[in-house]
Amino acid sequence: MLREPDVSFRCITLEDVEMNQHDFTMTDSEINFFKTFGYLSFPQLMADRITAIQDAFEAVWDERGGGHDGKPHEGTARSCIVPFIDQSEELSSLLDDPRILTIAKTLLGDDFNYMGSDGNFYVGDTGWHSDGGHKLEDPMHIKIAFYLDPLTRDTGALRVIPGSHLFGDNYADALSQQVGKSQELWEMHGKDVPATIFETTPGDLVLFNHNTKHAAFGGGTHRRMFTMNLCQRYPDDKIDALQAYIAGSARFWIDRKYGEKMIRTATSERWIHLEQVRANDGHLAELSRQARERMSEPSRG
Ligand SMILES: O=C(O)CCC(=O)C(=O)O
Repeated sequence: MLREPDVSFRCITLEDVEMNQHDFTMTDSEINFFKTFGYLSFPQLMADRITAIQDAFEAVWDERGGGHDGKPHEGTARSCIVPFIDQSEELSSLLDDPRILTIAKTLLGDDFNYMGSDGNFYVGDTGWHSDGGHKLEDPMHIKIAFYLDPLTRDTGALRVIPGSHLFGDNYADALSQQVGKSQELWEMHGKDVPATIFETTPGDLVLFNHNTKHAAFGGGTHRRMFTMNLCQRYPDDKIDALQAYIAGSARFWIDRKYGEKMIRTATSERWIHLEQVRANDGHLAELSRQARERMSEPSRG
């Protein structure tokens, strides 16, 4: 029997890559979708960089002992490095990538802030949660996630609950209170809660509002993923809130919000996205010193 030719497959040329990098724009429909549902995905948007990204990811872990807190990754609990992309010039340069800049500037404004990054080996399930509880009038925070292995709904693919980012709305507020008790309230395992599931291939880019409820189920012991966190620039009358947010990073035992490579290789364009946080993280070193006294290891997330 004759098979139809696979018209969806063709070689990616240098021209495609350059088109992809420099002519990428977000449509009004994508922006509206993001506002309404709180997430977006861009399959294969970063395909041309994915091998270099995977190599850089592995190199950072190798330099840092392979797992959490300088020790090997045992596969029994999540290993986490914060800040992550800052540990590598290649990964730091994601902050200069025209596609990341287009997404960030479109959703957060030309003067958006880079808010740090985590690199992870996830182990098992991640239950439903939000990364923040920001009100509509607060600066918006988003997370861009890179998953470095193919993932399906049963092997740890990220899932999100559409519309759950709209804190203050009855539906979103009720979800916040209930989603952690799905078994008790709905006789339902977390994996069966209605959600959008991103069955990702490396090179895909997934992003969501920090408020958006997200989870992952069925992952193995070594699920590779890193994030970039970004937010709108804080107005002058909300600098206290920015400093309080930065204080939260003390649990990772870091003295400054950004790593040395991120700062050393910063272009003037990148500096626009570093400057506000850099000017407001002076309290972090003392808070981290206190955290080291009361914690047995830096936080795993
Ligand atoms: O992939 C996962 O397990 C969840 C990721 C997550 O919760 C996060 O990055 O905030």
